[in-house]
Amino acid sequence: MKRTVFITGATSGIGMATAKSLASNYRLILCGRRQERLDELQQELSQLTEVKTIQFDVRDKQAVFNAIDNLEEDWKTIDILINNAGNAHGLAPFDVADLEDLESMIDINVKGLIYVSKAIIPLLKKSTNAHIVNISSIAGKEVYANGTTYCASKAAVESLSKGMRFDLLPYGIKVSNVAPGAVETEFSLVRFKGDESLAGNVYNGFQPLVAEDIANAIQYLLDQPEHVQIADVTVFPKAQASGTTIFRQ
Ligand code: NDP
Ligand code: 8X3
Repeated sequence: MKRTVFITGATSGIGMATAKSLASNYRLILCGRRQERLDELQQELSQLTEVKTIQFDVRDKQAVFNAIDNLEEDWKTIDILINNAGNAHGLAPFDVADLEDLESMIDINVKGLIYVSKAIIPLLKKSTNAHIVNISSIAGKEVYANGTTYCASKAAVESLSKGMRFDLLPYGIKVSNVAPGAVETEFSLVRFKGDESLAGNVYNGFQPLVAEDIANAIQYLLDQPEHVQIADVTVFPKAQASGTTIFRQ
């Protein structure tokens, strides 16, 4: 029987690419806020596997717990959780950054990940080969100017990955942390509130990663033998050497 993967943020970018890459070998529970995208993805991937979609905002604690609680019994056999939903909101010095943007990043990237994990871990404990993959960022390992709270939110993800690894040891649940560098997705469009020119500039003069590159890394983590736990993976484009060091031509 196929194992079941629960992916947050499956309506775009890394989450969507991961759903597509895992569809041949896993059953999928796909989450996001944009129902029409979930419907399209379900239609496409149902040709390959069983697909369940659930819509919730990860900031809404009650909605997260209700959605998972209300899954049919057959969908409560979850083996893998991919905590991917997240975004940056704004790029500005901390003192002038919009407070709502800063709150959003903590609410989505940190608290949302905690809510989903707390709701799913009781189900993972019933699996014989469970695995959590948290999508952090190079921003979780290095702070850069104007990205203070996004970096802080991703540093929290790094700590959550490390801490979950300790605490879930008795249950045999693996925890992997994935820290991508620059990946061209809707990430910059969201960060710059739909400004395509500002978003496009982020990827000028070098070849960024695409979402499928991170999906490949996730696939690699999941493909390991049962006794192997890859703790941490950082993935850069060839032109990137640190959070802010990108060689542009
Ligand atoms: P996208 O903007 O393309 O995708 C973000 C996904 O998160 C969407 O599916 C979106 O779905 C979901 N999401 C955002 N907010 C919420 C919310 N409040 N509730 C539920 N779902 C939400 O970006 P990426 O694919 O690039 O980002 C995926 C992850 O990768 C993020 O955690 C990001 O921080 C991380 N990352 C990205 C990098 C990059 O350069 N792109 C680099 C390093 C890390 P919907 O809007 O439908 O709710
Ligand atoms: C996304 C990558 O460098 O824009 O996490 O923060 S970065």
